[in-house]
Amino acid sequence: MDESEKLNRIIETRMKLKARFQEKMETSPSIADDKPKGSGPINRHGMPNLPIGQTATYKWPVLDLGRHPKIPLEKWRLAIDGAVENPVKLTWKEFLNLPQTKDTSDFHCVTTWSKLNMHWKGVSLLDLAALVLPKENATHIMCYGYDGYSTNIALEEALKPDVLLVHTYDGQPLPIEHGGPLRMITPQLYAWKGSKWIKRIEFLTENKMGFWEERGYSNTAYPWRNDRYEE
Ligand SMILES: Nc1nc2c(c(=O)[nH]1)N[C@H]1C(S)=C(S)[C@@H](COP(=O)(O)O)O[C@H]1N2
Ligand SMILES: [Mo]
Repeated sequence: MDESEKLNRIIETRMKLKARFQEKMETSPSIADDKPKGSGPINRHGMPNLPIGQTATYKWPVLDLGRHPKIPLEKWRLAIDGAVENPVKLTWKEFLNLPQTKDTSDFHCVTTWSKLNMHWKGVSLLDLAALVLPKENATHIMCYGYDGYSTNIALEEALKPDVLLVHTYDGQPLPIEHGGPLRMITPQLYAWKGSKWIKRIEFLTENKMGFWEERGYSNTAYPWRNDRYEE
C-alpha cells in the first residue's frame, strides 16, 4: 500500500470508528452531565474549567512511580495489539509519519492540581485505532509504560478526538520527566489515565484494571463527578 492509500484508509476507518462510538461519546459525563461539579469559565464541552476539588497551577508538577526510563529513539517502539485486525509495532519514524494533530487542552491530576490551556502536538489515539482496526468486540484499552505502569480506559473515552499521544509540548520536545519521547493525554479524565513513556496499547474485549485502578483508583476517573476512587 502506498502512503496516500494508507492515509485514505485511516481517514475512512476513523470516520467509521467515530460513528460506532458517537452516541456513547456524546452521552459521556465530561460532555453530557447537566450538573457538572466545578467552577470557573465553561470549557469547550460545556464543563466548568476547574473540576470540583481542583486548584489551577502554573507550574507543571511531575508525578509518577519515580522511574524515568530513558529510551533512545532508535530503540523506541510502540506496539498496538490485542483485539485488533492489524497489530503494529511502530518505529519513531513511522510514528512521526502518521497524521499529526495539534490541540490545546486541560490536564487534571487526581492529587488536586489542574494545568489549563496546554499546547500539544502528537497523533490522536483515534487515528492509531484506525490504523490497527479494533475488532467489533473491543471495549477497552490497556496502556503500558516503559516504567512498568499501566492504566485502563473504555473505548468511548479513549477514542475522543482530544486523546493524543504527544511528543511536543509548547513547541518543544516533551521533557523526559513528563513522559518523553511520547506519552498519552486524556483531557476529559484524570491525568493518571494518560501513560507517560508509552510503549504498548492493548485492545481488550473486557475491562481489566491498571496499576492505580488495582490500588483503589476509579476505573472511570470523571473529573466533574469527583470520581477519584472506586466506591
Ligand atoms: N508511565 C507512567 N505514566 C503515568 C504515571 C506513571 O507513574 N507512569 N503517573 C500518572 C499520574 S498519577 C499522573 S497525575 C500523570 C502526571 O503527569 P506529569 O508527571 O507529566 O505531570 O501521569 C500519569 N501517567
Ligand atoms: Mo496522578
